[in-house]
Amino acid sequence: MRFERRRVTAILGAFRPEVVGIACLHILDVPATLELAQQIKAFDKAIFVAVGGHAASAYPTALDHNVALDAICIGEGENVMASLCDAIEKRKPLDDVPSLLLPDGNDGLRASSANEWLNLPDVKPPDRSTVARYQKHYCCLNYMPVWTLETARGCPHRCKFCSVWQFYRRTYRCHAAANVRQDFEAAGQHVFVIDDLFWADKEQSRDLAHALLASPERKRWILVQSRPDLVSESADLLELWRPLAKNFDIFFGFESPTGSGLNSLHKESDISKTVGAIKLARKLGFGVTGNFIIDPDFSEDDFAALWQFLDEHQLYRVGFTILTPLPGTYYFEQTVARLKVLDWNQYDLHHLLWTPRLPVQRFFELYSQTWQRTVLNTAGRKKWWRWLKDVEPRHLPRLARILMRTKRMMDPSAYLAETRICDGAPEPQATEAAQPDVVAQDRK
Ligand code: B12
Ligand code: SF4
Repeated sequence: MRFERRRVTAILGAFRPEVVGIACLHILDVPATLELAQQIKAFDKAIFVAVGGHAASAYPTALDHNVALDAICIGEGENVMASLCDAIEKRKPLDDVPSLLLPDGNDGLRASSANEWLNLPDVKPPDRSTVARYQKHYCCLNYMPVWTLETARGCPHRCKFCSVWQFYRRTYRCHAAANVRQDFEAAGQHVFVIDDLFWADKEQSRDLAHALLASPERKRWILVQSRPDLVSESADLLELWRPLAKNFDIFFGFESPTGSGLNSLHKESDISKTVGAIKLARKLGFGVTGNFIIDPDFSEDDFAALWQFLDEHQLYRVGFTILTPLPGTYYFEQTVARLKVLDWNQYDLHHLLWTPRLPVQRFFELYSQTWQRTVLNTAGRKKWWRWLKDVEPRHLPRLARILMRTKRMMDPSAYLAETRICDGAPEPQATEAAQPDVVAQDRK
């Protein structure tokens, strides 16, 4: 629906579905999800509306009590959606469909039977033809269009701000190499591998690289996401994977330029690993990109330390997100009393949800100046005319539009205009309860 020009009612009228599934990936998507569900019910209340996806699963509370929803699906959807359609078609009880939250008739929800983790090697590659008509809209700055591809699911770490490990309960599973190869060949020239922790299973990653190298398919650009400590210890895998694309970028979860910053985010790594990973990746011909987290508790000195680190390691293709307790995480539960904003539109990691240590205006001045140090500043590090040679002439208008939009990230007044916290209001104390030790139970 992000790219569809037709209204949802036109699609429903043409297709006449009995069931509609909505993917609610980000908590940001909640308002649009609910609006869409209501439009579907208004069109025909007999249509069964099911919502699933990462955010819906992590925090179903954001969706419950909504009469337009017939079911919320928790976790992986491949088997759930199939069983749900089957049950609806055969008029079977929905309580036998795994992993659903169903209205209990008393304004609450009841859970259906439990779901097992999927055996990923049994999961077939996605049918890309169903979304091919929207493909041209997907892009990642100068790479357009972009195809997403999955080789593994989950992460065994437990960074404080992240909802991935909680969703997958710290499991890590890989797809069958033959299936990934088939999907890799079906994807286009620019591939964003959406795995959260690439190269985590050394043996399976080696097998997969060999399977892909045996294919004649090579890409113009591949982007993978990983942790600095893992990359710093995976030189052999990096070398093996490098020939698969002309340009190969690694998106690192850098998070902080200091050891104390990494500790406060429960990153369980150290700065020497970050520096080692940057050096290794560059030595082996990978592009280095990634993200740092800006804590609302940052002082002027914290911003200065970050800028120094960026300059020292020439990190200009990076992003900066404001520390955000994502609903469904332990961190959210620990900080909810302190949160001054529960409007999900503000949970895009670019808004303040509680009063920062610095005055709000100063915080956003420094945050904007941090963004100005990146290649997105067409008046700074990478002049606009240097961007031109990165895209085909037919894509120039689109790139210009994207770069224009990023200007807002470098303008303090754009942030201030959207800030909902009120400076000076009494600050409820956060209850920094310990993160439960879920190691033993979640590894099961
Ligand atoms: C790809 C991705 C993106 C892409 C999205 C492209 C797209 N629209 O397809 C891009 C790069 C644009 C993106 C942007 C952002 N992202 Co993002 N993204 C991801 C990532 C890495 C993978 C998602 C994915 O495709 N997974 C693979 C599919 C197969 O899994 P899935 O989506 O979970 O779907 C399965 C089930 O959930 C279920 N299911 C899904 N839908 C439905 C529907 C029904 C009916 C049923 C039955 C089942 C079902 O079945 C599927 C198969 O098992 C996730 C991390 C993650 N592991 O989820 C982060 C993640 C979702 N993103 C996150 C964030 C924070 C963001 C940004 C805010 C970051 C930022 N500041 O820029 C932006 C927000 C963008 C926006 N404005 O909407 C957070 C979300 C946290 C939250 N709870 O809100 C995540 C979890 C990362 C993290 N480390 O915490 N993201
Ligand atoms: S390593 Fe990455 S995916 Fe894993 S918990 Fe940390 S931020 Fe999330």
